[in-house]
Amino acid sequence: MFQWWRYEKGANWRHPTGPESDIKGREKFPVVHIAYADAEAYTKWADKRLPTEAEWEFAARGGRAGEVYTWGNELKPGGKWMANIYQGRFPIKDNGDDGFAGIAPVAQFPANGYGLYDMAGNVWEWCSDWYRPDTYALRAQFGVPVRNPQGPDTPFDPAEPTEKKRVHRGGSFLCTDQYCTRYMVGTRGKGEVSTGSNHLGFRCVKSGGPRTQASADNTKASKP
Ligand SMILES: [Ca+2]
Repeated sequence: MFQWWRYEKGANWRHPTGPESDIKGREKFPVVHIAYADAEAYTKWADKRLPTEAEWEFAARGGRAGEVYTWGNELKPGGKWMANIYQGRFPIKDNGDDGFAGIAPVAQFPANGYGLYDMAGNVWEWCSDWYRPDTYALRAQFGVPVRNPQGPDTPFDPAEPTEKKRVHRGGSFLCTDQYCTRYMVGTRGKGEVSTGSNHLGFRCVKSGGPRTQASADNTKASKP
């Protein structure tokens, strides 16, 4: 499925496109090549945490329940691109019609209804939930709405049953209407926990107020 991916020796968050590259001049870009443990360690250091999948989606919708995108139902309202995704013949040529071929600095497109940038496209974001394809089906089985769900207790991906995967959300600059339309707000991705890539980062949230449980209405946007 991902036959166009290759392993780049020496690529890491400080050297995002390989050992010869560095992050000088990329201070406004989302951090990439981050495994789940890296993201988690950063959030702990910053006294924050990763969002659950439910918190992430609540925040991404920005108050627009039931719509296809974080900004509404049209991909290009008024002919204007609303996120950094992929245009052109995938994966041969990224035309960059949205202004960016490849990754973009943060906040180059309008914020959503909650003032959050880049909830679609640019880079995928780690969520704290374990990945199972049947998460939603299992919840629906009981017919009762679940409040602030924390995700399943264990991971399971039938495609790779021995791998432990967490949820990815948001899609990336590689998502295109020809192949991966996961810049749509209700869609999800998945990733093995030790695997980073050049289109996967994360966003922190912080639990606030007197409540012991976090809620997405105090989600803070900070894409490092
Ligand atoms: Ca683009």
